[in-house]
Amino acid sequence: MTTPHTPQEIAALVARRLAERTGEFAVIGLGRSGMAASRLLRKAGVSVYASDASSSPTVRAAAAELEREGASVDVGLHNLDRIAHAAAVVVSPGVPPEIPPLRVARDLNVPIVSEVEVALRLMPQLRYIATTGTNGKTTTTALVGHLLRALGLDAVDVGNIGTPVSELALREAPPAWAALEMSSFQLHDTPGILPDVGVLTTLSPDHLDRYTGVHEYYADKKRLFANATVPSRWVTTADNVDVHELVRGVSGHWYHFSTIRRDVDAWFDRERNELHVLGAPLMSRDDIALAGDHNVANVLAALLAVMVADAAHRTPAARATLAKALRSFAALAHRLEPVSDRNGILWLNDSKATNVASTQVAIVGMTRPTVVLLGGRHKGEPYTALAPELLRTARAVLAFGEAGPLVHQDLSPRLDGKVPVELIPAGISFEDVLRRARALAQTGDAILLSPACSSYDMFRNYEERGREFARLAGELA
Ligand code: UMA
Repeated sequence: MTTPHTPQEIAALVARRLAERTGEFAVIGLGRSGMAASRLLRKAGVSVYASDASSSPTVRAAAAELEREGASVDVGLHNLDRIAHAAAVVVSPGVPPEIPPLRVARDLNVPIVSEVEVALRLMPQLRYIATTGTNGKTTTTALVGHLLRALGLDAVDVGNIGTPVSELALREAPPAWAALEMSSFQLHDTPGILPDVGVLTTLSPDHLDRYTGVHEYYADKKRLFANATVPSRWVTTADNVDVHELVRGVSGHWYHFSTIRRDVDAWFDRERNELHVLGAPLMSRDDIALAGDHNVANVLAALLAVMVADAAHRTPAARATLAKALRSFAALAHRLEPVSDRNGILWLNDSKATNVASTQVAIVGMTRPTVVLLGGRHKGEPYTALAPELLRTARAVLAFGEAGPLVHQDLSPRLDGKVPVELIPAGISFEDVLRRARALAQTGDAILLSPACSSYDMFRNYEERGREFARLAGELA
């Protein structure tokens, strides 16, 4: 047998082994992705060896459930010998690529794929709009799903946004359409991805704790286009040089959106305060309840993606339906979400801002003096880029969590005493960080949690951090 190298060869090999139920599939990681993939493989009659390095009560409970479904499971270890002999490895996106089981699989040419790849192979009829990008991808995905449903289609939001694609495939009747959010980690191992429309929102450095450099991160983003052909349809921003460079030479029909330029397929007419899509005005900016130009860009991206996906989605009646649907779209949780507005202080939960570019967007949009909470687990980028906007709007910066000393070191000299940067000592609780923020805030101020870091030093995920912020805001307000 020849060794599979290209994405197409890996996808074809895994598809064949799935169809023929050849050998055992080794699932690594039993979080949401691994659980859904294992259950789906079992449902398809495939042998499963699932393992998780953790032996937490949650993982143990997951293991017990899978054993009942006929999988063989290890908790607290990965059996390298078994993985070496697997027909394929299904890896969860959060599992670092350099761990021994993945090294072994790579050395022995065992194909490694994501749960997304498995699910897409088992749902060949699914139509999907796949969105990636450093920032804006979750909101754009949610908008795409909302718009597809408004058009009367049976559509579900899946992928990095929260629900593994394999969960769709497990349903009695899988939906016709999916709005699929793809992280770079998922794209890395989804060689067969071929969306009805693919969207790339923005690019800027992120996840430098996992990648050796930004080029490697961008290379994973580029995998969205791995199976591009002349009829493919792609939607990208015209406002980002890195995006422009990355997609140069990729086959397909290209549709561009911009909040700066007019010579593109979807654009923002600032004078008239209107969104223009595919040659005509579609709606007023005032009818969209999402703050900031970045959200105008997200809306333009989602509109273009949905409208070019099918001719029936851009008739005059469909355009009116889409405009009406956008009026009812509210901001997503943890994305600049107001969680309390009492005693003259607005508390904003932007816990989803886990990189510097995302926090930058939040600070740019602040119109009140703001106490800014920065910190968590460091992801490799410097925080210095935030200084100019902090000087404009911040009342104070609280540097907390593992990254606190780095945030302090990067920003303190640049803010030069004009904006105080307080380093919260290690071991101080999140509640006490918020108490300090409350003490510093004055009437008319905002308290903004937009940490530019991941949450894993103190929380299970950014959602838990955001929920805790919202709960404490309610108490401390
Ligand atoms: N594990 C091992 N061995 C290891 C390392 C980890 O077994 O060496 C195990 C862990 O013990 C754990 C499991 O792997 O049990 C965790 O897997 P996971 O982190 O991939 O978590 P899932 O629950 O499967 O969630 C994943 C995505 N998580 C990540 O990419 C980190 C979720 O995105 C996604 O919603 C979900 O699949 C469904 O598709 C979250 C995320 O933070 C929201 N994404 C990042 C982001 O948006 O920036 C990329």
